[in-house]
Amino acid sequence: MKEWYDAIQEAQSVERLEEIRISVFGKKGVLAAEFVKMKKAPNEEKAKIAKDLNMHKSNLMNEFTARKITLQTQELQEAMKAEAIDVSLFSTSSSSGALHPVMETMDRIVEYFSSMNFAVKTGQIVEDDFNNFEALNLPKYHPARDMQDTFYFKDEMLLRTHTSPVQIRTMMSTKPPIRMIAPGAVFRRDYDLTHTPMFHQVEGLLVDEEGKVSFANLKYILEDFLKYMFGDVEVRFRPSFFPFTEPSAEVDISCVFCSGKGCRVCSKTGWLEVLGCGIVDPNVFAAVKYENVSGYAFGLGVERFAMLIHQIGDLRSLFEGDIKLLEQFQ
Ligand code: 2NM
Repeated sequence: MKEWYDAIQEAQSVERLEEIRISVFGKKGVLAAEFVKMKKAPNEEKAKIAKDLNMHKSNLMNEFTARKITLQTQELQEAMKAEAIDVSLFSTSSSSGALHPVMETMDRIVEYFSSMNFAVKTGQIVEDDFNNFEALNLPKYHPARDMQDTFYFKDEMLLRTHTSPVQIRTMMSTKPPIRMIAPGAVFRRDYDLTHTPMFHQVEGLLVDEEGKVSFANLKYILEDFLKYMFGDVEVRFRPSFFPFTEPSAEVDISCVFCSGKGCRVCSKTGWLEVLGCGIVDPNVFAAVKYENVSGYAFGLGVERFAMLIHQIGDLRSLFEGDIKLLEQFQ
């Protein structure tokens, strides 16, 4: 019998244990065979043999049950270990999203002006005639107010055509000095190679006491900003006109594609227009009831910056959501 006790102890699987159970307790098993043999033993020995056999049967059954529980527990734990998923492990392949090139560019612009202590204000997209036009010295007959260019709602409400209403609202609600930028989406009825009905601007405004703000201040910060954005480029200011600034200028950088030699992108001029700016017109200050102040302002299109930085040819491709294009800007 000892060998069967050993066999139970040595069994390494529930499957093996089952084989042993059949060999020991089965109809044709060792115990059954021993009971058959017992019948041939002399009568006076039968009781002792039967008692012995029953003791072994009971002990073997206890051993068997204990071993079965041990093996089942072990097997369950091994199975759980094998099937467990370690959620802390890195995946073999992973792809993650990224900022849209326009937003990445806007963040960089905001980063520069934040570092120069300009507050960041966002305002509202649905605006009224006063904040979008009237206060900015845009008279009623000005072409920029034409139905062609502006998305109108009823009651003189509209989608802002620039972020300047943010500056107007800030001046209406805050005393000077002001040092702010307004980044955000703007809307115009326009759609071709270089225009989309929605695009992004960053405009800036600085206001301080009369005589404290000069065109030289404006030139300095914009030159520094453009070198931060485009690296080692030439910067030039050309006289221009905006209703809200006087004097006004447009700002060019030397072409980032041909280094100023002249190419298709810069129409052989060697220069790329990137900004508008000027000294805030007194009519604007009058509209917001500011007195004895001076200030400068500027504005730029973020998509144009993104296109020049990433060498994108068609503005519309920025808004098509084509994953093949966007994947290039991870
Ligand atoms: C530009 C160019 C020049 C501008 C002016 C103002 C305000 F509100 F202060 F009058 N905000 N932005 C401005 C000036 C914007 O964009 C090409």
